[in-house]
Amino acid sequence: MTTCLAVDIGGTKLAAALIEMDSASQPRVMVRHLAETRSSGDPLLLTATLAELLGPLVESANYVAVASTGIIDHGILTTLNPQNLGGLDRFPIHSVIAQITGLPVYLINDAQAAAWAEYLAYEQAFTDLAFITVSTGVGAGLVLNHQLLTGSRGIAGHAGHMLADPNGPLCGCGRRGCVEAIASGRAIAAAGQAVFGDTCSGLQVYQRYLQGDAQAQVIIQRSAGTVAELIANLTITLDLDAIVIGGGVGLAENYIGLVEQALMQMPAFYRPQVLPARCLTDAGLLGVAQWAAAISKEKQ
Ligand code: BMX
Ligand code: ZN
Repeated sequence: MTTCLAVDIGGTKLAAALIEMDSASQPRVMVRHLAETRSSGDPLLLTATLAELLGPLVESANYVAVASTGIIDHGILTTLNPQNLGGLDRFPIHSVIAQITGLPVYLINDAQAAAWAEYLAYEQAFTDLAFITVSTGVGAGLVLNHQLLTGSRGIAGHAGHMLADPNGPLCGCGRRGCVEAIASGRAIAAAGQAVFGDTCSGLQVYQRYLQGDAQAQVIIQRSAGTVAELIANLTITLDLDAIVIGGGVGLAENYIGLVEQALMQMPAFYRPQVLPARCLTDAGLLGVAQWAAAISKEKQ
């Protein structure tokens, strides 16, 4: 039995958990702590928050596994969309966490980790699967031929930055019209603010949509329609068996239904099975813990 200290660094929330892994690398979440990622644009503040969060859990752990929003390139957290992390960029995450914990550290992108968790949670039933999280940003991870694809620079799977509309809003990554700039929680909030006023949040837009507000409906349907186009593009490129959808927006009431409605307008080749995430908010934590367990075994 080994114990993994798993960490999930998201655009809005930080989570840490102690996860016991049995000899078959089956995870059991023992303790879970949460903090806000707010103001993480300041690297010292993020370091201090991580130290506070991880400090009390370190003693019981054998290794640390970190799933983080952003591109994890050779131990450096590089943001593709710095707006999602309060402007933070090029954060030396590997060395910061190694210093805090004194333990071996394994790192991947959050959506890559969640893709692995969902692939395992669906009992490895799909040879080729994509996971899409519609949350602060739009993240994605690919499991192809039963292998998680991370890429030599950690970029693989960043499908939230594929083109959705050449005349769409400017994305925080610098490109115009990315899926993320139209479909994400931040994009929904921005579209909502233009209609309902400056203080409108993404959640409020969603609540208005559920209450039948016509303008909110346009915003949410545009988000879901854009995700459906992304699913179609990935499916026709990669011959996917299934797409798993997660994230705060992705799992909101009726969102997957809207995505499916938009997909039904397309020819059959573009439509994989669309499934809800099984691991819910623990996907990043579980996925990175299980991926790190497999990697560390390979190294032995
Ligand atoms: C962004 C990008 C991805 C991430 C995705 C979802 C940054 C900081 N993040 O596209 O790496 O996977 O958001 O992230 O550039 P979340 O924070 O919404 O879960
Ligand atoms: Zn982008």
